[in-house]
Amino acid sequence: MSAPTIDGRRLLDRLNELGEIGRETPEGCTRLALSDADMLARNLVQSWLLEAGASVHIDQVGNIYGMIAGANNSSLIMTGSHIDTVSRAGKLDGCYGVIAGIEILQSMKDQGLQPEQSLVVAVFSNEEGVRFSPDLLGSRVIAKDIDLDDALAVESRDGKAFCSELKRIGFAGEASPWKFLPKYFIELHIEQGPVLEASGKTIGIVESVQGHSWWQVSIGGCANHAGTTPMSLRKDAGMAAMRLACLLESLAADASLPLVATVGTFSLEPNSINVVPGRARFTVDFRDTDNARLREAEILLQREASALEDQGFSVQLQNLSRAVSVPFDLDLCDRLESAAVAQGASILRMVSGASHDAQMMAKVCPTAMLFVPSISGISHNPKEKTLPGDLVMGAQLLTDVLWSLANKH
Ligand code: HGY
Ligand code: MN
Ligand code: MN
Repeated sequence: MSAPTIDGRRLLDRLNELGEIGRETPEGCTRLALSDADMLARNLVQSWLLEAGASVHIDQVGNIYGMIAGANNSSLIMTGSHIDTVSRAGKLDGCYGVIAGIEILQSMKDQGLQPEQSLVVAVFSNEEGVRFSPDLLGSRVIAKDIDLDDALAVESRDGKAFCSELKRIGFAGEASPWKFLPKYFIELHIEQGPVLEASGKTIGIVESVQGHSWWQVSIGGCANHAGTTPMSLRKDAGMAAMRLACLLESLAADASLPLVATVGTFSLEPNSINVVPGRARFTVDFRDTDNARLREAEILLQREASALEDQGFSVQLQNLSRAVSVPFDLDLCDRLESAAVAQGASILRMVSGASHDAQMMAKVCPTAMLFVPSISGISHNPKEKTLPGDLVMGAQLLTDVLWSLANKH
């Protein structure tokens, strides 16, 4: 039996429809985890899973699963991604992998096809980690990278507990996070970077994901009068934070190393034009393919923090997230490559610069990822775009591979 043929138009229309939820005209869409917008998106995706004839299950950390039972149902193949976003996001990050998975189930139903093994589409909770840290929370629980109770107790930036927000939006499920342990997991995603487009290839076969480490830095100085306080007598928390942020950026600026560092949030107190800041808070996002170098960056941050304390500042460092660099299953990568070549795609074996739920699922079963190119490498930005033909081709490739795995004898 050959794989179902997906309906590319329906795929693209659904990506647009989902992308309208949480839209902040004209600045992209914002669907932070467990927000009202995330709730609306979850309800819509759940309705599409039901329309595709899937049985829908919600687990205790809010992961959503749509399952089509296989004829012999002895094992299951899983695909999936996330639908929560960063602030002012585009329409494709995460959503593409989820909508493509649903399209596979819908196409099987439309064409009267049932696989040998069960197929499951997963929608993982809080992949982005913008409102609740750590990121990848739903897949971390499955991978036992964090205890379920600890995940449910995580408090958001706005002071809400994960478990109470799950209840509030109606996604505090009863199913065990370990109800659907797959034989294989494949995630389809946009690259979110410039590599594929620059290579001229159309499909990325992702062999590994780089590691990341997130930190909240809080520096206490002494609020004081901007006019009367001589520079030599200041404990300016703002300047101390800016110098440290620039030092971290210069550490990563060494182009010979893959290390990247981002200060994505920055706030001063009391945040008044004529007051020397008494407190500064900022976050750092380190990424590197090499776990030892990632650890060196963390140690440098800790060393700079204690140097500030020697100068009379108070410094608190809080690790918000850490995920080591993860290799994917090379046999599965080879399988993806041959399916892509058979489909006439040009392929590039590559590393993912972005993190994904697949890096947690790789602890559970043989896992790999497929990328399609991001135009100008832009992502986490309303301008995030991929050619429609590439989106459809990637989804059909995922269909072909999942179908062959689900009917493998
Ligand atoms: O931050 C990331 O790499 C992903 O988008 N969550
Ligand atoms: Mn993202
Ligand atoms: Mn993503």
